[in-house]
Amino acid sequence: MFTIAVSKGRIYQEAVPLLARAGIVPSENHKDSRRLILPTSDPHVRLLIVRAADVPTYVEYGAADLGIVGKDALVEYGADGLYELLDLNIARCRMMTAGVAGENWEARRLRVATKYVNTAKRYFAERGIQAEVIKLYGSMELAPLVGLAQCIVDLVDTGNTLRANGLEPRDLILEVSSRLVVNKVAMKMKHKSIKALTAQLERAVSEASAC
Ligand code: PRT
Ligand code: MG
Repeated sequence: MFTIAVSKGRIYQEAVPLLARAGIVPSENHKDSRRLILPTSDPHVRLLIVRAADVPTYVEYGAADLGIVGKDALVEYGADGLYELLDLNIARCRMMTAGVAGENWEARRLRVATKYVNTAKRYFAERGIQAEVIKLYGSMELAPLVGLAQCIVDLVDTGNTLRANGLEPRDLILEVSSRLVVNKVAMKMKHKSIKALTAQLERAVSEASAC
């Protein structure tokens, strides 16, 4: 029996076609149901529908054998307790700094708003920039507009959200895509079947990128 914790939202949507190519089809669409545990067409596989930032926790503690999660959430969590098996090449975006368009915020003491507190602290510390990092849970774009912070660290895809709020992206922190991760004990105990599933997903990823 395999339990796979899948990040809900856009990662789930993009993971479903990949899982289908590996023969794993959820018994119902989680958008139409409130179920958090979904059986699949494979009697040995079930999915847990989990908040993005919670996937590493479920996998590290062995509540799920495998996880599908953004590199952003992995880096922020500090994924020492699990192995990264595969880049699934879905839900791609970039983690970037951003600030008010045209405004110079090269201050020596910087205030930064983000939900990626650990990643942001590490990023600025590595560059010798003193930054006070403020944790927010959403709508980061608001912070520089009302003087809560000079800059934000957030995910950027098209850049439309930043533009719509008069902000501009500055520096790239991390290229983000979703990864297949595994619990360290499960990797030992279920080595053969995890290898087989990883190989199937790897094939699905290269088929998907070919079309
Ligand atoms: O509740 P929570 O926000 O944690 O999760 P959710 O259920 O809302 O999930 P969702 O759909 O937001 O997915 C989160 C995961 O998707 C992240 O961990 C990333 O790995 C991945 N991902 C890929 C993204 C984006 N692209 C993305 N563009 N997550 C969020 N965004 C947001 C970004 O935060 C910003 O608000 O989209 C906006 C920017 O998009 P553009 O196109 O306007 O630049
Ligand atoms: Mg979201």
